[in-house]
Amino acid sequence: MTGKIEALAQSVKADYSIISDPMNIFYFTGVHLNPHERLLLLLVDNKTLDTAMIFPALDGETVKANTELTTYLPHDDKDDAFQYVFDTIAADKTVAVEGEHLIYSRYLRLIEKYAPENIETLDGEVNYLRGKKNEHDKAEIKRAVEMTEKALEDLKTITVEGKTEMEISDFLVKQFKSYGAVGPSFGPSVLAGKKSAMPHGDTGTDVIQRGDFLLIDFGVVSDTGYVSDMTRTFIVGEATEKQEEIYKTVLRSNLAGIKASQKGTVMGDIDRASRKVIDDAGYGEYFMHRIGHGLGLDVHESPSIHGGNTDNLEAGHVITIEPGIYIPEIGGVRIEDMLYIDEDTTYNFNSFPKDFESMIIK
Ligand SMILES: [Mn+2]
Repeated sequence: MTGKIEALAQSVKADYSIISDPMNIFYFTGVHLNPHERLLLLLVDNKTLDTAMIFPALDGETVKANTELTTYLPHDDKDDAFQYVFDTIAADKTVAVEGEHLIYSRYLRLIEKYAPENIETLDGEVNYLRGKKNEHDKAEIKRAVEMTEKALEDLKTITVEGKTEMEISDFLVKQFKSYGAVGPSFGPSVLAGKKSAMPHGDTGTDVIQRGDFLLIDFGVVSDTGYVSDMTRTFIVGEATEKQEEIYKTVLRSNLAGIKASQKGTVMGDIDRASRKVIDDAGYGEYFMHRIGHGLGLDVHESPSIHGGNTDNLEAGHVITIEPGIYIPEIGGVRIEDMLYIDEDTTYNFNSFPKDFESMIIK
């Protein structure tokens, strides 16, 4: 924990950091709370590294069991918990907050005491730190991916034709929980037939039929709080030539994106490398999202791999590569893998088959 707090204190210029996003508080302290509407704040004195947490008293045991802080500031429902901020931070100090998370009513409380010009944001600094994973993070993410892939392997032992999307979703959740996951990181998104052409379609009661694309995008939250996110697209029974062509185009795009994902590469170039394959095959208009995103504790976190990103990929980044082609009259294909960018190599967490022949299922 200390290393992370030190890194934060070094990168933020303001006197104090005020962290409000529960996932960021988990990242910096190891304490994972859902405060609902109650006040949860981590205050860091960036000069002395003193830490104080303002938290609901009912979570006191969880807080004390999981972290070492300089000061514990529990509050119950009748307290004005914000007074703790005023007691901790003098009026003439500069503070940095999460502009993308701190709610407006709490900002109004802050400016009761601190000058608006003394309040800045630290989203960029925090996102950068969270984007860079270490060996421990890598090992934990690998575990999360393994639980995910084992569940998808199990799908091959059942017949999907005739089942609903929701039944497949429930099956996958049951399986990955049996392998140690605590729940889904989102979805699962199970989309059959033409619905697979909706990148964010809802898993429903549609019955899976022979000849359908079956797009499955899902992930887990592991017992240690790390997430996975992967997509495979199957074809039920038998594929048409058109389906095969679309599938193989997306696969080549996926492989091109992975090949381009090396330390030092401009992130926008990764998107362009993948997109070029789909453009050249004449399907460019049917690929309408970015090529990938970072993930680790949240299923979407820094960095964002899109054409406009001029930053370089760095060692420690964990990203997805997930090209797709979505044609409303036919259906959609997406193939998504998770990568760890290392100093001199790139590691693909996913080993689940993705060659065309392996995607035909019953
Ligand atoms: Mn994804």
